[in-house]
Amino acid sequence: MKTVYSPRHRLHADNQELNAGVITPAFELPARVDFILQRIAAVGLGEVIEATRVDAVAAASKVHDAGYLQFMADFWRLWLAEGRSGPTMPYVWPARGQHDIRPEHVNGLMGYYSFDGGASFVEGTWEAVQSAVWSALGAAELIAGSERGAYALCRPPGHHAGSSTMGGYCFINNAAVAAQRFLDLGAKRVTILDVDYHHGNGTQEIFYRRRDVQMIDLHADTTVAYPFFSGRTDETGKGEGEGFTRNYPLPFGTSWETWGAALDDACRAIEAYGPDAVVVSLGLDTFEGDPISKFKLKREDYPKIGERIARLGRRTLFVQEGGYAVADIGHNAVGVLTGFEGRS
Ligand code: OKP
Ligand code: ZN
Repeated sequence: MKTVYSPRHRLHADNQELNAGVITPAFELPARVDFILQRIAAVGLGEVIEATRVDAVAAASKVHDAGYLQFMADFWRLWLAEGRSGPTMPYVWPARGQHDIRPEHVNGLMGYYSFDGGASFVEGTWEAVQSAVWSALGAAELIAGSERGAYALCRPPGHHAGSSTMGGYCFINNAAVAAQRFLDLGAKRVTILDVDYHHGNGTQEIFYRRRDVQMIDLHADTTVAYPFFSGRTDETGKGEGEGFTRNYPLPFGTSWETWGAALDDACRAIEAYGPDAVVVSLGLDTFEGDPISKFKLKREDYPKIGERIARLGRRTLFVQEGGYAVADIGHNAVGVLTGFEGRS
């Protein structure tokens, strides 16, 4: 399987996140990509292609709000104009009882366009964010050609990014952009299967009222886990999209027996939908060694994920999302991909 990635992901580094009363260095690190690339080389997964620069904003504007994209493009200039240059963090959000009004000041804009303190900028963030879109589109193009599967090694990740909100390390929803690209190239139906530990709230929101994209998500039960405000079983889509969103909240401590059964059920729903392409939001933070998560999948479980997805018999784009056990992420990510190829 071919991998598409951009070394420009590195421009997004040394940023911070806000968690339960403390601001810490972000867990989402450039080294994640290095470990994955190392493992790709070690097993000879296939060619690694550098993503070509394309118009990321044009592609992203099909699934994101124009004002939101403009905000991210302008952000660093606005921040510098405030006399700031260090790390960024929103600190006020429009919650219930307030109004959906777009402020002018950068401090207000940050809150307006985010849902948490988990997507902070450094100078190179916007360039890195765009480069992740180049990777997603480049890998989608391989699938639109003759490849059965391809891997977009995106960083930063995307599945928490909604139509006008960043959060959870995510700015542009790479998987959503790729799914939309498949539709624009002639696919009638696309499934996004999100196997990251965390609910893909952004992806769900983007496609909630649509039936041309089926969104299926296995994740930690959000009554007790981040991102808390979505991911329940009664979220099934709205209007024309009713029935095309499906959530599998799973308890802390979930291991392969339960997780694999949920994946199997999810795959039956995909078979019933009959998509022309599947986009897998590939998070590896279900791993037992993950520092921020509470599932118990083991290294030997990851090839089984790939094998089950392969049995769908659909063109499949894997888009990198989370996974923070940095030294293990290569084995686990590439395990899924070699499992998909039936060679592990
Ligand atoms: C991004 B992706 C948990 C705090 C959660 C943000 C997690 C973002 C995960 N103690 N902080 O879905 O892997
Ligand atoms: Zn995650």
